[in-house]
Amino acid sequence: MFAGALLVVLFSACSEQVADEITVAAATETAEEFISRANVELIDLSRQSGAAGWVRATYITHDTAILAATSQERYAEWHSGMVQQALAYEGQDLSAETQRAIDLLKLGTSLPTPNDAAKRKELTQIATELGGMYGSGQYCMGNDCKSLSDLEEIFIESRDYDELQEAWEGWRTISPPMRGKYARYVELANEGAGELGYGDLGAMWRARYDMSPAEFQNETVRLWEQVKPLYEQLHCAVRAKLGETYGEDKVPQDGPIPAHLLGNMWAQEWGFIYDIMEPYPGVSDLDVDSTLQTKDYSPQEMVRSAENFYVSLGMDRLPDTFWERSQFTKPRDRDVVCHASAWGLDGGNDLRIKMCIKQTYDELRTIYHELGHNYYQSAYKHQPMLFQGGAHAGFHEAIGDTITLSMTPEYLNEVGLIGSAEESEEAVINRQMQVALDKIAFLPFGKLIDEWRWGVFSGEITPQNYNQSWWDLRNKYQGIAPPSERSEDHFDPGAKYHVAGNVSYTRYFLARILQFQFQRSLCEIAGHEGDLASCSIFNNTEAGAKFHAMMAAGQSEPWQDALEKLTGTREMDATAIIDYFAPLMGYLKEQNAGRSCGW
Ligand code: X8Z
Ligand code: ZN
Repeated sequence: MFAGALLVVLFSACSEQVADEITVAAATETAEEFISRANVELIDLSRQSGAAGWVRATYITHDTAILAATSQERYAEWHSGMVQQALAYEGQDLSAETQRAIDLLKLGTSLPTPNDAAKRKELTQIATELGGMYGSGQYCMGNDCKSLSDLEEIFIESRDYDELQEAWEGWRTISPPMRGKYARYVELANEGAGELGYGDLGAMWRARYDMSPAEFQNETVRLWEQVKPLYEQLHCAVRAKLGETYGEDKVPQDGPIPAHLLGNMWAQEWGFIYDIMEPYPGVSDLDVDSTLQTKDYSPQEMVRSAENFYVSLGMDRLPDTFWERSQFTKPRDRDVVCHASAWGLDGGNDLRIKMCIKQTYDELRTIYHELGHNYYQSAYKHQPMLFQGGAHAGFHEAIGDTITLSMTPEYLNEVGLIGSAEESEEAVINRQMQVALDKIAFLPFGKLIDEWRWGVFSGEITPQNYNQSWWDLRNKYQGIAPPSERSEDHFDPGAKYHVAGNVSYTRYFLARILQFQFQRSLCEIAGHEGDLASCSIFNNTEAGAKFHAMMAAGQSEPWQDALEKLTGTREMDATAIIDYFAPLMGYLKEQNAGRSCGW
């Protein structure tokens, strides 16, 4: 799956025999020899963990839980052993490349386990179970059981306050049973992180950004402050329209928005309420959904459309095995993890996506997003295993998203997905609203998920206030509130995939900002003139080559170097996203004049 999944895949399995051999060999090896052995051993380990991880995610049963947990356990043992051996090279004057490889080896797991066989087993089992509970979660009303996909459908279609509330509460019945397991996972993973020299698991996750964990935390605050004014304007306009739609008794105009009215199970992206928010109704044809349905696009055709975009940039077609081994649709006969992911198995030679594709524009964009991961994995497959990864996890998430910014009306029209590409000022605002409902609305959500987890891992948030602190953050950042009273009998964080699945989340927050920075530079290379929002790099091989060059470096160098090569700057910076939405910001301020914004 994506960068996160990629780590799970890359670094999730090994064999006990391998670990034994290693202990003997270490003392006689130079640091360079040690790293090249790690790179070689990782090839087999990742093949094995990839196979176990894939079969687990596409076939959730008691047996695949055993296979997946065992493979994770074996990898964890190998990893602990290697980190121990790497200590021998501390204080030596190593080349920058070897030092970087050692640092990355140390960080090479998102689930550090204690170096104690029983605890290691317990943690990998809990992690596997939590992922399975999420993947097979459903809400039953009598005999009528609804999967997450079914419930998400209600968020897309329904404008009935009570029906939405039931779907919202229904999905959250899957997570209270996770609570105790989650608390134990926190204890054990913290212990594992401590043994690797990190204060807690949150500090370890934050250590992956070529700066200190504290500096990184400050970076996220700085970036959030840059984009906050944009979010506040959007929130204000959305709350007003929802007040008109559902009544101001249901949506008070001076408080947070009820979390179930935003067209999405987690209120993370709001694109499905575009019908309510459309600034100039009827002015533009942005209805890709209806084309997909009228032309009855198959999942394969939707994936082909995304592949064609990358090919138009000069990248290769996907291998035959991609088409043979991917999961495009939800199997009818078994539980799978439907949450979309991209896999770079076998050192990037065996690319796959795993999705339960539906005929919507939202899903089409997710396909473009997932292929961004696959093309990244393919671009860096020539790197040694320890350098196979995104410059940082946010880069991995940003590649495909950058491509979605090129899905302009002009592009969509050219490939037959909309009937006309209207260019009036009003049409521009409509389109900006459509994009902002996803990309701007997401920002506070992208920030708060890990803020909650960092607090949990550091002990600031305890099991006694898991849910309260979650809703405090949802209120503080997003200005949303649960539709009904929540308590510590609930465990709402667990109803989000990445929390149950142990995937860090700040990557998505960073990606939402970085993708505009990438796009600004790519559009300059493409010689685009005019607003950034009207730029599509479709068919531009020069921009494609520059993008690909950055991707090919993988994580072999600090992300600041990768960013500088593409954009000329070493800092993540939100000015590109702010410039992009300047026209919408003007419109929103006009709409909000006289309203009292905030919550
Ligand atoms: O998890 C994803 C991707 C897979 S890497 C579908 N995303 C986040 C989410 O769904 O919560 C993409 C946007 C944010
Ligand atoms: Zn992703």
